[in-house]
Amino acid sequence: MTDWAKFIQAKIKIARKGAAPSKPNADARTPPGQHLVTNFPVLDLGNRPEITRDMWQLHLFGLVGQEITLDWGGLMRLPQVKAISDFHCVTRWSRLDMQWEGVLARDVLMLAEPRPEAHFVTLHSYDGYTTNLPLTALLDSDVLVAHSVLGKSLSCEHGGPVRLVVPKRYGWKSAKWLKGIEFHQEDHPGFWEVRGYHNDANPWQEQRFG
Ligand SMILES: Nc1nc2c(c(=O)[nH]1)N[C@H]1C(S)=C(S)[C@@H](COP(=O)(O)O)O[C@H]1N2
Ligand SMILES: [Mo]
Repeated sequence: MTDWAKFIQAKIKIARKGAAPSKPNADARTPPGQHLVTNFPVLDLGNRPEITRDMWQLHLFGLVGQEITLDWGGLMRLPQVKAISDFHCVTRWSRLDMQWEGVLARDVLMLAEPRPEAHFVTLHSYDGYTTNLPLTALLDSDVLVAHSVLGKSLSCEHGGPVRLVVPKRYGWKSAKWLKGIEFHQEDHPGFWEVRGYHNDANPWQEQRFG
């Protein structure tokens, strides 16, 4: 097996271990089967594209009234928000009180005037990664197209210059190096979802695998 195939197998194994439901944590903010960390681990496919602010573009396409390409200046001109949320990774670490800064994902989406039949999105990233969500999951006020975390610009390893953050789902839904949002009528499973990760990824229900 190649290193790549081994890596994918290892991650699938970690997710599968959660098949039996874990006991609830005493701490009401930590989902079952998770432990708290105070560092910020880096999780990705190992290919970290170096995207400068000048190069960065976000393309909104598919079932939209208005195809849009947003650049760094365009993102900066949208209302800037800060939001504090907890981050839960399927590999069982959680970090509380992450302070993100960026633009509400819903403010970005609305620029493209999604058509009424657009019920799902695919998030596309510069490393070739994809993940999928229902459009409604991006409308919550804790979902950010983020450019900063913990008071600093996002580093490359954490998905800078711009990533998505979806705190109510496991971390694999929070696409780093965000480059596209594609709108569909039907759901299109993303990179991990086609490899057996759960489609919905709710950490409170331990939706890790299948
Ligand atoms: N583009 C891209 N985004 C990605 C990934 C990836 O491999 N590529 N990995 C996901 C996974 S599995 C997790 S847990 C989080 C981790 O984010 P972090 O590295 O900032 O902790 O990013 C998610 N977003
Ligand atoms: Mo992850």
